[in-house]
Amino acid sequence: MKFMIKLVMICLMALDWLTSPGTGLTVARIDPKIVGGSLKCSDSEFQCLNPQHCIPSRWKCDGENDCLDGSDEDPQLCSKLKLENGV
Ligand SMILES: [Ca+2]
Repeated sequence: MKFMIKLVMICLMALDWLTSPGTGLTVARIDPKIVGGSLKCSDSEFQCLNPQHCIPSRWKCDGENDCLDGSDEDPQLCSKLKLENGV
């Protein structure tokens, strides 16, 4: 089930990336989460770096790439998180 949810999320992220300015296919769209040019994720979300996108925090460092750039599985980020959680 989680895989299906992730698949849908990744498709949406890919679509978002394809239609974002600077990638060739420019489509005018306004993301309500983008305030002042920067993405604001909620406290329960993790922000992917490139493209900027919010994913649930529990997907961070779970061993699967959920950000298109894999920034949720960044070794530096995850080792820091493990230290904080005492794992
Ligand atoms: Ca992940």
